[in-house]
This record gives sequence, structure tokens and C-alpha cells, in this order.
Amino acid sequence: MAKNRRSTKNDNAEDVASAKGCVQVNVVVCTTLGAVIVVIAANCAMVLMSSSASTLMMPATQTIKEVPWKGEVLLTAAAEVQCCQVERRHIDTMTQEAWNEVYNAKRPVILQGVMDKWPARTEWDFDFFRKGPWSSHEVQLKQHGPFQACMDTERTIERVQERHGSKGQMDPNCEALLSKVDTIYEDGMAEGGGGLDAISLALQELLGEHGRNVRRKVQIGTLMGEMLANQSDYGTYLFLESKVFQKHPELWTKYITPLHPFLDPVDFSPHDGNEGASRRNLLLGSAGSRSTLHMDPYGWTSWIAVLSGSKAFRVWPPNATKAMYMASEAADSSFASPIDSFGNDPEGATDFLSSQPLEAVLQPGEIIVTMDWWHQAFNLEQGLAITGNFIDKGNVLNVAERALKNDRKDMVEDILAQVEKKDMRLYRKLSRELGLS
Ligand SMILES: O=C(O)CCC(=O)C(=O)O
Repeated sequence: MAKNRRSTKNDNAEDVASAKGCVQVNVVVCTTLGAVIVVIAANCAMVLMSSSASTLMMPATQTIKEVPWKGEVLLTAAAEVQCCQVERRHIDTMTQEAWNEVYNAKRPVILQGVMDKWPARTEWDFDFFRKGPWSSHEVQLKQHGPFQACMDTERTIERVQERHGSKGQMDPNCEALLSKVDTIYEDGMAEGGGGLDAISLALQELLGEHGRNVRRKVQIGTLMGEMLANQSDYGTYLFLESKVFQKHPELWTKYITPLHPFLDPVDFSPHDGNEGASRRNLLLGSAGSRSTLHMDPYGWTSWIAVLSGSKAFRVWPPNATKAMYMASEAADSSFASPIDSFGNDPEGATDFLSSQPLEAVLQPGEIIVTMDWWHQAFNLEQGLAITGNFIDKGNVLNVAERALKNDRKDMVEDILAQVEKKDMRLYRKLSRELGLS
């Protein structure tokens, strides 16, 4: 099987690269091609929408009949996620000592009450984003469906085989779908038009009208407008976007306030010249979209605040890494598992299947702090959320050590420069502990 479409490391890296990263999105599409019903979806990892039609060479036959993707079934399964296994605390009852206790123990926690006075809580809706000056901001929609599910299955099988010998078999429909995409890719390459363009156009053609959203760039306002008018056939999709807060800082300063100091500590994240804007993300997902199963890079602390819609959430402790079937069992730079915990059970992945996540259903107004745990979210309804992350005195040593392990000395230097500016004692201690003094 050709390897070209399987640049999974890059896919992950790209996802992580958006500071929080790790989102993937879903679409289920049925389209008629001659007499054959094709059920297909497109991962977007290598699909660029700015392709030119001249590069496309379509394969002669379209015979994929079915792939193991049952969006509705998954929605039902996700709806069965337990509501309340993650501790919930109201901010009014959370003293500094109580917070220190939770934070130092690195236990995920759901905070209630923090968002009560945020203007975003009452003012942000789809219309708000359709009309404001931010409406012309472009975001990258990502979608996920059978194609991504098959890619994930294939990657999981490879990892299971590496660990346990030959276990697990590819579903024949997945095999057919993936080799179809390989063919399209290779034909495109052979044409000299560029594989990515070819794959993009081929998938659009296969998906018909629905294909237009395959890894599509779209203005927030347009997207919101279509959603409001209920004409959206975006399927299940999601975007996670930080640049909108860089371009429109008032979105954060005016609407996400007061931000409780527990979520806004003295921060040593490398500076991006935007006072932390790239550590803040706007997240929009339709029902059925989900993040990858991931842990946040380098063990920094993250939180996700739900403004509208509800989310099924699973978290696994940091020591569950072995059960995640990553390419390397050390926390490598991808930080994402090939497993979709809301998808089909990965055959043979015994460590994963016997792992025991905690589950929660997050409601609007709730904020989950995932600490350094593995997590995956599934949007039960379409909704808006924001995320933030920080490197503070409680996690900085861990982050720096992991960065060093990943050959990110540059990152450690940037972090240390921040620490030196803000906390000289901590700087000396860290330099000693990291053996850099
Ligand atoms: O889709 C979500 O709500 C989860 C986002 C997430 O896990 C993250 O930003 O780290």
C-alpha cells in the first residue's frame, strides 16, 4: 500500500502546531454516482481546497459501497457517556488551598461559576460571529468521517502489530476506501499535477455538493450565517482557531472577563508577541465532531470552557500513555493517539480496551481543566467553546523536561527567559534542576 497519504506524524504535528491542536472533524455523506451509492468521507489531512481542476484525473470506477462509519450510532454511544465521574467544584467554594490541592495532585476538575459574569456567556452566539468585525476572519474547517476512521484504524492496527505481533485486521471496506484514495493520489502524481490537488478535487467530486467543505477555508461570518439559516450541510466538522484572538484581542479582553486567576496564573509560555493570544482558541463544533484522543503538548495545563452546546468528555491519567498506541511510547511530539475512543473498538488494542477513563458530560457554563491527562471530547450538540493553556510554576519543570526530551532546547530557552523575567528564584532553581546553570 502506498505510504504517501499516510503522513500521520505530520497530520498530528500540524494539529498540535496550533498551540492546542489535535482536532479532527467528521462528515458523513451519501452521494449517488451512477447506480452505486457511495458512502465516503474525507479526511482532510492532505486535502487542499485551492486546487485547480486541470490536475484531476479520476479513477475509472467508483465501487466503494460502505465503510464502517455510523455517525448516528456514535452519537447515541457518546450520549451514554457518564455525566459525572470528573470532580465538579463551584468556584465560590474553591479556596486557594483547595485549588492548590487539586492542582498539585494534577486531577482533572470541572469548574462551575467561573464564567457566570463573562459577557461572552450571554452575548456570544452564531449571530455575534456572523456580524462583528471578526466575521471576515477565515478559519480552516476540518472534517472527519469514514476516511479518517479508516486511517485511524489502519494506524492502530500497525501499532498493535508492532507491540503484540499480528493482531487485528483491516475491514475490507476500509481497505477498499484507502486504496481508492491511494490510487487517486498516485494518478494525480503521475499526471504531474500534484497529489494533494488531485486528491482534493477527486474527493470533492466523489462527495458532490457535500465535498465543498473538505478542509475548506471559510469566513467565520459565512459559516455562522449558513448555520443560522439552517442551510448548512457541513456534516460534522469542527474548527479550533487561535488567530482570531490575535487579530481581535477585544474578543478576549472584553468578553472573557473576569478570568479567574486559577486559569490565568503568572505564565511562562514562550512569547509570541501577542500576550498569549496563541494560547487561546475559539472552538466550534457540530454535533458528532470530536477532538483526537490527545494530551496537550509537553504537559502544560489546559482548560476548555463551554459556552454553548454540550460535550461528552473522556480523560485518562498520564500513565495511560502505553494504552494509547502512539508511535513512540515516550510522549513524543505528536501527543495524539491513533485511537478514536468514540469510534469502533480497536481490535487487538488490549491495553486501550482495558483502560479506564473517567467520563463527564460538560454543560454550557462549565470549564474542564484537563491537567496533564489524556482526553477526547465529543460534541453532543453544535456549540461554541474557548480553550486556554498555560505554563506556570506548577508545571514548568515538567514542561521543560519533556521539551528537552523532545530536542526542544529552543523552547526551554524561551521558557527560561520568561521565568528569568518574572521569578528570579524560580529561575535559579529551574536552571539547577535542569542542569543548565
Ligand atoms: O473539542 C474539544 O472540546 C476539546 C478540545 C481539546 O481537547 C483541547 O483543546 O485540548
